[in-house]
Amino acid sequence: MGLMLNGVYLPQDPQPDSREDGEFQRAKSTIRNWITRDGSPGPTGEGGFAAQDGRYHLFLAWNCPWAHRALLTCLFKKLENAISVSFAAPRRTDDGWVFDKEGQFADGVLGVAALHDVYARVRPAYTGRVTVPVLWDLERAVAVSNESADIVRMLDAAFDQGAELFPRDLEADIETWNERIYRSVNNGVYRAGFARTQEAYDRAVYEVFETLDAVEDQLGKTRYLTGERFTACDLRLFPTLARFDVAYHYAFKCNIRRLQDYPNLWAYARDIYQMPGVADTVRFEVYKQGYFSPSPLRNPLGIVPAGPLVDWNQPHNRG
Ligand SMILES: N[C@@H](CCC(=O)N[C@@H](CS)C(=O)NCC(=O)O)C(=O)O
Repeated sequence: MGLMLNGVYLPQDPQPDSREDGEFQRAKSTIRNWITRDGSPGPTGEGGFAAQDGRYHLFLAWNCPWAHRALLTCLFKKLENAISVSFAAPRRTDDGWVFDKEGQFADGVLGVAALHDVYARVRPAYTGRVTVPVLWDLERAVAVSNESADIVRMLDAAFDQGAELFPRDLEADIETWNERIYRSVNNGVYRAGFARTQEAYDRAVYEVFETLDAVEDQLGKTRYLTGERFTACDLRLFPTLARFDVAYHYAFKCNIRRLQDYPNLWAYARDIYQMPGVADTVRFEVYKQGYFSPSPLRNPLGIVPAGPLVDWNQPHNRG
């Protein structure tokens, strides 16, 4: 992974994201403004970003689970016509995320060649990671946010249409699941896959499966995590589940169990996958290309495995 240092993109990160004990540490997101109904400032950053159809754009990548959450939010909030999206090419390059000149991985908005050009437009002397998703304001030509958790929450609160992802009566329960799922599962698989020591890997991998076991238990009692309604914590969990057997199980050594070994969790994942529009947000082959792309530490030859064959369309028998 690369890093931008004073506005210059370096293909090799001089300060890899790991602590002295070998534990992977995700860098904090740095662009933290909020779209709000009337443009008043949100919990962080500055104001001036009012909710308006056609004003905002999302830079995404199919293989990124954090970007997937932003895309799913647009689907469940029925924002497909209000917020435009573009996808970086799934391959990792010395330039980080890049765009093609034309075709499905072109950036039709700014016409940039790489995502770091987008960051440089916001902050010419930017230092930090160059990550998707990025929420962009087409009117002011500035970035609103590069933190997916904020993006999910702000789109839910600022736009009226579509599902309510944080129903008020379930908010505390959603937060509890969100925190646990973020640490142990969404980021947990990365902590396992990017660990630099056996101990750091062990800590992460057992935590992944402890939480999946707890989720399995919960899903034996309720259709979704907080009851009978699909909410933000289900949306948070799904992108990791979609990548689990094709990528994390093997590429990140999260192989104590497969998703398919959990009867409730696997049926729940299919239940969500089979909701209208969700399958269109999923690209299993791209996940494999992304997670098995050449990496000196994890996959030096860049060979992409053929399997596993997983049938996401079999009946889920829930609900
Ligand atoms: N905190 C960010 C994390 C996003 C993130 O780490 N995205 C990854 C792709 S899955 C990325 O773009 N990484 C590029 C890099 O770190 O160089 C969020 O949740 O929005």
